[in-house]
Amino acid sequence: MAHEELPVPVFTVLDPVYGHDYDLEEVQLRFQTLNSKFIEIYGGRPEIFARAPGRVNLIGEHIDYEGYSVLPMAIRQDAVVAIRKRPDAEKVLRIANVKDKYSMCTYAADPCQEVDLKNHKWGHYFICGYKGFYEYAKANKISVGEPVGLDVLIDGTVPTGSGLSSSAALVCSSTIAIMAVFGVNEGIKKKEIAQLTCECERHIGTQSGGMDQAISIMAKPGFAELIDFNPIRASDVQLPAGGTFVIAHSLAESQKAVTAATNYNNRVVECRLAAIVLGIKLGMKTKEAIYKEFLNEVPYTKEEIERITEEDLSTIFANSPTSLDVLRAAKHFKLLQRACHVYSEAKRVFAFRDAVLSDLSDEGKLEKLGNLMNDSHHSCSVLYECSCPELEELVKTCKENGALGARLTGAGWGGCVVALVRESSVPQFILNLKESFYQPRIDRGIIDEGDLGLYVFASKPASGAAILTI
Ligand code: NG1
Repeated sequence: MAHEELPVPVFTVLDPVYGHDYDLEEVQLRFQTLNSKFIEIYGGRPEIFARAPGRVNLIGEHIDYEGYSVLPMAIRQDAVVAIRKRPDAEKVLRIANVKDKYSMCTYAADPCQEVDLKNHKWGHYFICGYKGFYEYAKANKISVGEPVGLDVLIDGTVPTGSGLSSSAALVCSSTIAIMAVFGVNEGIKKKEIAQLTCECERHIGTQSGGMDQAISIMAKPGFAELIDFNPIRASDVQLPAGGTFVIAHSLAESQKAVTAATNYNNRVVECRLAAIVLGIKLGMKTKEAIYKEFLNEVPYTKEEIERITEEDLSTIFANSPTSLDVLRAAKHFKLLQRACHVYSEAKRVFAFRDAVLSDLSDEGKLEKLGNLMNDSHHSCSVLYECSCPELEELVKTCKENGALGARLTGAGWGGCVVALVRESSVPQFILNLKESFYQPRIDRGIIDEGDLGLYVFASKPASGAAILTI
């Protein structure tokens, strides 16, 4: 049966999830600590654990929300949720975190509550999963009874604001934890959960595409995945031998939910507008490459677009409050530049997959992949304008130190770079990055030297989401 048709696996031991490239003792200790902390806070054991990984996107940036395929892989860093139904009748959701900097968030056990977007809290991501679960249950006539109180403790190791999708790891692990604690997980296919968790995350106010949730739910150890949308599907991509992906943090935090109106959602709206304008000019005929003829290089004003659409933009986006926020915040719209990025990036994803499948030597494949990653970064930086000075400096440093290719990964505007490096030179490469990029920042007190391993590390394709009854 195709992978995406199966339910999220349930394991009674940690090995199938963490058996690859992990220090199992360390992982066991992590779960023991989570368990004892849970007992300390709530006075009883969790019923279930659920985990979902972060991801690094190898290629295909800012095109998932346009429905184009992307090519990410899961990373070992993840979010683990420990959960139980409250033993008393109190209808409250208590969401605690093992890290002291995240104080406990408390919500009513009300699936219809609105997420308070003006007052951003880390616990909102759990509520995204909670709301989404009830919406799904209602739409699919799954009986889950009256809402009950839940005790929850979370441990996340995906660095936040890093472009490695800590948010999707949290939303996905929360959603499957809720499914499992209500005993309905066995009947739901991974592809449905991937779709549902993508919709869940939109409750946080970003018009999220679906890549992060899809890979977090459907990843397999040892493979990157080509993710297609409409319908969601994952095809294994075996990366060529001899190359390793190194992830390095630019140390600029990208606060996607907070800056949505000017950054992430702005680009979503610009892409929609480019598609609308092209649709009108082409009489709805979709012929690629013609976009250069029909879109202007000079940024459009709202009025210019409205002359083409013969409709107010606020009417077009009337059903999307977060898009209306974008319209209020935007000075102009760069439709040609955004469209050029999207179409060229969509092609690069397939060129990447084709290079992997080609009969080139491994060395030849790695070179080709590296070049595609460099082109992708250039397009993100120049056409899509989602880079920042720290990312530019880090990409340049990676290339100067022998990376075959390097690019920003994830939404950008901060966060991480992914670099393709020859396996044999990884330790030296990391050392060189430390000297040229991180040491000056350690000297300035931006990070502690002892934490360097959290900010720059090599990554192999890790496993996808799982439920654990240990
Ligand atoms: P990150 O980097 O995790 O914030 C975001 C979106 C993706 C995708 C990328 C850009 C969410 C949860 N994730 O990822 O869907 O659009 O940006 O390619 O919004």
